[in-house]
Amino acid sequence: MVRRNYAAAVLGGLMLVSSLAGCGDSGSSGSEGGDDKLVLGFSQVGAESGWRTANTKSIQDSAAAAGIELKFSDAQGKQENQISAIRSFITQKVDVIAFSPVVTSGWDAVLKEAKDAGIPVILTDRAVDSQDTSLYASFIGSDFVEEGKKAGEWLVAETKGKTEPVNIVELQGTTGSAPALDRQKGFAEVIAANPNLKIVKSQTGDFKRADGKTVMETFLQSVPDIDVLYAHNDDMGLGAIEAIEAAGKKPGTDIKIITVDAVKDGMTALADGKINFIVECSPLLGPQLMELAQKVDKGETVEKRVLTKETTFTQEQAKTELPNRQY
Ligand code: GYE
Repeated sequence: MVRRNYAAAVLGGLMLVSSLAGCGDSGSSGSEGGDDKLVLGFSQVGAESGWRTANTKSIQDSAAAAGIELKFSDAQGKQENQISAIRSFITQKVDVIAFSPVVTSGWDAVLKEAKDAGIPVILTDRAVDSQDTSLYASFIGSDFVEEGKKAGEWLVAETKGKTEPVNIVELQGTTGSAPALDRQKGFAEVIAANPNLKIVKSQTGDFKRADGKTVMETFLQSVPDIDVLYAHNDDMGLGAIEAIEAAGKKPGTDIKIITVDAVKDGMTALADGKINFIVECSPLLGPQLMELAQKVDKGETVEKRVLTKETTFTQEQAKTELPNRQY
């Protein structure tokens, strides 16, 4: 509710300025451009994966299509860069701030600064662990625990009836990030009922292809009989495939591979039989984010949590879907 008041205050200021200044005059709600375009400050995590590249494009394209002035800032994977970007958006008096928090914790102070400045904040794709949910207007993105569960359910079905040990290695996403924490949790919860399914190694590959490869190399050296790889995103899985092939093993056959995202490169490897199952996570959040930004700017009520719809893909389904894949 508090945030609606803030949004209303921003709107009040906007209406007052525009009625005094008239259309096309400068000074409206801090916009540098001088017109009454909504100004959205967006702090992106970085460019760590195919998912992230598609997400950035979706946000840039849909801002342009919605006539929103986008101030885009790339944090290069560092929380301190995101905090500075948010502070700079506050100083510039943007109308709405959105960001994809690299990690879950440590946001309260800067979110409070935005709140005190009367600027509504929308979280996109990743959650924060702030107890005070009035610090942000809405959170749009996937249910990562659910994604982890879907990955686990596939493996449980795949190994049904087997009692011999199944050695699983896990490539985690960025340490402390919502998708890494939740994808790990959902997967572990589902496989827990089957004591023969064991995670024997679990390490971060930072959602990057190169790190997926190097960490998989060390897994292959220390565990001679890996049955399954669960990678928290396609890119790490694709890096791991290179390591598996270099070790003379067949990805998808000798080692079963489950990943998350379903970007084109991942789907291609799935259709080629090198990955066995992909849980989709859509990066195309731009259109909904722009809609939300326009609504909070006008002081309209918005859903506190906007969930992204997504599916899963088997190898056969990937072959059918691949030609239509947008990212
Ligand atoms: O799965 C991964 C990216 O936060 C959902 O971040 C996103 C994740 C995505 O780097 O590829």
